Amino acid sequence: FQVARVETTPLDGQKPGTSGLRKKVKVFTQPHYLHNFVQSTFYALGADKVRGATLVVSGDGRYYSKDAIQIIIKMAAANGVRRIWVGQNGLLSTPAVSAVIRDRVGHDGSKANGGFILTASHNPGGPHEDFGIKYNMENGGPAPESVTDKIYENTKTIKEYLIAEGLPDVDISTVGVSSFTGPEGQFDVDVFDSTTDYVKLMKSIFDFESIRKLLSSPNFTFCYDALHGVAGVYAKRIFVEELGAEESSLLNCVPKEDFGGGHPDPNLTYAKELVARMGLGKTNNESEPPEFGAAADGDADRNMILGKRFFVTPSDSVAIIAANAVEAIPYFSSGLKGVARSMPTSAALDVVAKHLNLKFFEVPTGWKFFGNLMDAGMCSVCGEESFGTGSDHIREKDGIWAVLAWLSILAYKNKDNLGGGKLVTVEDIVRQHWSVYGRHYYTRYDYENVDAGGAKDLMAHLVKLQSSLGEVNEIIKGLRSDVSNVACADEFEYKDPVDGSISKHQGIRYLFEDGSRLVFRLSGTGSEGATIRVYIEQYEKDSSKTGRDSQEALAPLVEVAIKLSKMEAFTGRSAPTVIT
Ligand code: VG1
Ligand code: CO
Repeated sequence: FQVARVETTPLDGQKPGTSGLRKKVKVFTQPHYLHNFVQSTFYALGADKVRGATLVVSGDGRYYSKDAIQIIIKMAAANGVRRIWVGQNGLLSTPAVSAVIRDRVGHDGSKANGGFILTASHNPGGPHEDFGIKYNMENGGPAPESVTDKIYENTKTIKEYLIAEGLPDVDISTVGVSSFTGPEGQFDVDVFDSTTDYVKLMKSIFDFESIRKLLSSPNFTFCYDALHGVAGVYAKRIFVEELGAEESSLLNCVPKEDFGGGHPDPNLTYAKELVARMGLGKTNNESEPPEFGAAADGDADRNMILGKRFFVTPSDSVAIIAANAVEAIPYFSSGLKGVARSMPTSAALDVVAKHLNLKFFEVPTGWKFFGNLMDAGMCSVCGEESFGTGSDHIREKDGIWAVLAWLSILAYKNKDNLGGGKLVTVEDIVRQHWSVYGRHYYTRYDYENVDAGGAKDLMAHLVKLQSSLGEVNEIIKGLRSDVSNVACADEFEYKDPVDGSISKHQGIRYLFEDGSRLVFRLSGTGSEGATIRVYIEQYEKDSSKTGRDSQEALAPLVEVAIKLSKMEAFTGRSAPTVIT
């Protein structure tokens, strides 16, 4: 093939958000749009890093992925990349990309230097929905802000991009290596099985035999919903083929370009089928729900954990995994190096860290902030309230890992009663946890796709209020006598303890005297308008009061949050789009 230099001009709006660049497909398919972003990434990495590199390119299989993969292959070849690794059919979950970058060894002994992940995660897919792309570094983690900032700067000045001419489209449906010759020599495209490396990693972390015993026990029932995302590929291989779950326990496990028209976001609103099967919500389902249920998002880095008629909040989930990891998961048997959560995530993990005397970190929203801590050996388990949980086995959150972690805990707690005795259930484990550590009542209200100007004004209003806490407490007193005073309020700022970098404006916090918190943020993953997230949390230490209904327990704080922020006045919304 030859290298063509194609003239281009900067295109607006290519600033990567919380997790890469996410836009409507019709934006991505504009002439030069994807090309500009990919070339800007190569420029940000630097020619010396790109030349001779081995890069992974794959994703959750959403609409436009196959075309994008062919474009990136041709641009990589023209920029002097030596090898491109593609999961079969272009499918690799986000955690699998991370694992492949870190662990896979190519047929010629090569190792990857980074990769492009093609996904818009939990956003819907299809010709009228979202596409996305992000770059992950050599450690398998998302590019840090220093790199994404450079990419964005490059998108504003780009004049040309390089693309291979005369390089045919590569068949990505068949495993095998195709070699081509360009001006600088050999260029390989290596198509490999999407699950092998990931499964090997999972087997090195968990005791598959004990999970298999649990899954095959007559008194344990299981259900997994991939919402037609890429998790289905891994679920079949791991839960059914390796661990012996029934094929019928898998819901929506065939990946689809449009996720079957659904919203591949594993929460109580969007994972409807699973929620009904688990006996939650309004359902006339007569049959007995399974003991355990879980769901993933489009790219399989998120997880929702459910017990029979029982929802586990993600904030509790990471705390419970941390509290049980050493006993239940072989990978952690020699102890945890530390734990971390994102700022809006509840403080349930903090309490565990304190009890177990573990290093603890609070980072801004987005997985990229955990990576530095893990690379420095300071953190083993981390999580976000947004259904993201993971560990230092890779540098992304990991939906299947979280399910295996929960199954490991269940297997451990039930090791003596799998013969037919009464099981320790998901609900038992959570209630037991609350009785030891107290409970963090928690909810998040999302106002999706509101007017961007109104959202900005609301945030500015909340920042301004922070300078007069006296006034804030007057307002609260006028609203509810059962809500305590605000003790302090600020905008969260993070100084990375490893590299000293500072991230500002990471969310507006109101911290109450009784430990309750209200947090307000604008989403950085949407593709239209603005999404306001309100995070509401209240701690209850008294074990006789940890069993209340969460929405009921939080109602006073919710009212304060909505009125204090003047939500309806700024957005015209009287109710949130999604409550998790
Ligand atoms: C959201 C979540 C955040 C998560 C991010 C990426 O970001 O709140 O916790 O890390 O999505 O997850 P935001 O900026 O919209 O609040 V994923 O599964 O979309 O890569
Ligand atoms: Co995701």
